Amino acid sequence: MTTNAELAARFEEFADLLEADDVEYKPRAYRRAAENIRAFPSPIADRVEAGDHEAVENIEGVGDAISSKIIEYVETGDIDELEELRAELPIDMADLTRIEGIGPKTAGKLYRELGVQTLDDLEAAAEAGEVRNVKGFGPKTEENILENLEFARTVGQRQLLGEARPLADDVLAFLESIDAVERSEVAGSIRRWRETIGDVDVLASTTDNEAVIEAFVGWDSVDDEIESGPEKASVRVGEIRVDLRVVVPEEFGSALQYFTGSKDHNVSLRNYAIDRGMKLNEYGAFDVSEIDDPDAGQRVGERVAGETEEGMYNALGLPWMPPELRENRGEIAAAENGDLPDLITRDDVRGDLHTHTEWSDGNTTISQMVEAAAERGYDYYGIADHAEGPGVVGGMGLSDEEILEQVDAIRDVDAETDIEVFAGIEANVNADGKISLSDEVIDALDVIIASPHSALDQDAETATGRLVRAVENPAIDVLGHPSGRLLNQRSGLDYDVTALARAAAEHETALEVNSDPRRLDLWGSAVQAALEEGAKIAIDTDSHQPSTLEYIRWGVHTARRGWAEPDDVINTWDEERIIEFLH
Ligand code: DGT
Ligand code: CA
Ligand code: CA
Ligand code: ZN
Repeated sequence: MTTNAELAARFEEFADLLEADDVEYKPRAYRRAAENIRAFPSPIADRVEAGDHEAVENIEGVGDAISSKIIEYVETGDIDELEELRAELPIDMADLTRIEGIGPKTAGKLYRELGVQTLDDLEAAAEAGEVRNVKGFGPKTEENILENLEFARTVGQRQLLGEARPLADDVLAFLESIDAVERSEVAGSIRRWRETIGDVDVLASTTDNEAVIEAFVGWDSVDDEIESGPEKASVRVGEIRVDLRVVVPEEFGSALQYFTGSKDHNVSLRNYAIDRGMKLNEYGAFDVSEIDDPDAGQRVGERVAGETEEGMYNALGLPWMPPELRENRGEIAAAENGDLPDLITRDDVRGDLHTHTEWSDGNTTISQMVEAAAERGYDYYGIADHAEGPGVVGGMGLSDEEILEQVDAIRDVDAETDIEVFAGIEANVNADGKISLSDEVIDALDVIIASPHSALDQDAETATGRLVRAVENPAIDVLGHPSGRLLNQRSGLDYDVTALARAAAEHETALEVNSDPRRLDLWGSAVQAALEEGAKIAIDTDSHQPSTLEYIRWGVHTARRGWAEPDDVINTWDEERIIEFLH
């Protein structure tokens, strides 16, 4: 069966190719549709197969033209128009656009003018000095390309959590539908909610391995069978590899513990077990205190656990711990001392502070965004469109005058709704750490988020000074996506998190966990370091349309990877407390 993630990927590919072909407007509509398709709560292919074409058309941002393409894809496995575009522009889009400064449009141009199809072609053209002669490029861009090539080649093998997790959810739903499966669960990095994923690991327990393996490799969504054996199988779905392990019910918990990782966590836990006369592996926890040679086999000694994961930890006198913590960053000692954090959950979130509208580069109106926030049950909600500044997409930022106009418009919407709407802005943190808003604008706003969008190649010392200056600014409430990284595309600012967090704590500026799956910035270890210094966190979606308010899922799990408790996160606080913080 076609997954929503797969459909979304096709429309993103479509948008890229249209953009490369210099088509206007349409790419943006396709991207918007792709985001909504990805965020759609149930498999769209089910609706198509049930003949409910109206439901498909009614998906936000879809409509007539796109819905017929969705139907075509689900029914035939491809879209004619897309195939034609691929033939017209045979370029490795994903590889090429991983280079900073090259987007679909420029990739199209490089193909038309220089015949560039691959990274190797691009390297050859840049080395031959041909790139600088293409209109819009110059010697400096050519140099950047050469510098970025290696990065572009090494990253990108890993999938974004936001792409892989929905597939994992689909795999799990499929496994649960197989009669022979007793229990199933995702494992690996995806269960730990790592921001990028090498492959999707899933686990099932059964007494009939053959039936499970056969059903799995025969799943409709599978594009290729990579390998299959009596206890495991690997398949490819789109660009993602899915590894299934099949185990007996008595060993489901131990296998789940083992295959969840991380490897470092497992190594530490195994050593902890050895020190206590126990042997721990994917087959169980065994008391080997009476055994001469504990290494004589996998299942030696007396089995004390294996059926449940909780039992595995309990066998060592430890409580079960959430997968997000299993990165060997102090979780075993914390568990031993009864100090595991009481992690934030999605239900704790009461609002979103960083979202956009069509006033800048968002796709919908203030009211549509606020309505969507109200539907989610939020108590408060912040609009923070871009202020003008370097690095802000396509000159779409608001001038001081426009910001004041927008504040009035936000107040009007606020007057008509029960939820508290904050008038905010996303200002640019300039290269020197300052922001460019007038005092009048600063006074008129409820929330000021400041984020770096340009000069992202500063050295660590300069970058740290820049960000520290921003959080020291009393006007700034939240430092947005602190590093400015884009996963698989650019590494962003390298800075000293501890120094930044210390300043943020002192000046009561929150550090953002930006939940956009392409950012996840701050990330887990940075959140943990920031909380150690007493800094507060804000988890925002940076949404540009209603459907992506759902990105909060990625942000919450990223904050959990950083050990965040509800009190650490300002947008779990009640209205009164957050307003006091923002003032
Ligand atoms: P990934 O796929 O690169 O995003 O990361 P993981 O953590 O999912 O790694 P993967 O798929 O290679 O293996 C899944 C889990 O299996 C891993 O988290 C821990 C466990 N595992 C795999 N190989 C080893 C190993 O050699 N030693 C130990 N202790 N655990 C391993
Ligand atoms: Ca994995
Ligand atoms: Ca794996
Ligand atoms: Zn933003």
